[in-house]
Amino acid sequence: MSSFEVSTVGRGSVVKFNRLVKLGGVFGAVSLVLGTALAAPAAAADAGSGGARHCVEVVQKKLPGETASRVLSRTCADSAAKLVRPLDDPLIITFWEDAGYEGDHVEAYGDSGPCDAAGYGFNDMSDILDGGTSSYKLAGGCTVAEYFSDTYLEGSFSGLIYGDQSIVTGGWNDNIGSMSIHAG
Ligand SMILES: [Ca+2]
Repeated sequence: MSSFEVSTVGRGSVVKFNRLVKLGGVFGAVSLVLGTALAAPAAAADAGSGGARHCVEVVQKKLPGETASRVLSRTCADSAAKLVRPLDDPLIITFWEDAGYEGDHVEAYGDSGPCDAAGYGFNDMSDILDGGTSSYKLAGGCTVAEYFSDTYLEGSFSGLIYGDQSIVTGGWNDNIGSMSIHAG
């Protein structure tokens, strides 16, 4: 399941714990248990990876009249080696948080097959990487990208950007609002 659902469950648990603390009035004992329970998973997630996040997204091709692809699934791990990748869907693009294909990364796979002239779209790049996209590699028949300053492929437009980008230039570094990729 997606990390979003996992984190929602986590928040729900914290709320319940807080209510228990208020109802029970045993602040010391319950807080101690709660503190231990919350600290353990955080330490495990950071171990050996520097806390980096790596994710796999499976996306649908843009439907007629839609600006962006629907995200069918998103799973994340604290290291690239732990990621589970789809067997049947082609890789279409890999985004990195840092220049030079470094740092946290997200691999996007196309549920609808390789890129064609319509291609795939990402309607809110802030959902892709917290630190903003600074480099990317195209794959799966996708050869050209278009950046937009706003979400849903609106705002100012980059023009056609061909090929992999080891650093996103032209003022777009960490600053792409939404993005379309397709066959050139
Ligand atoms: Ca960045």
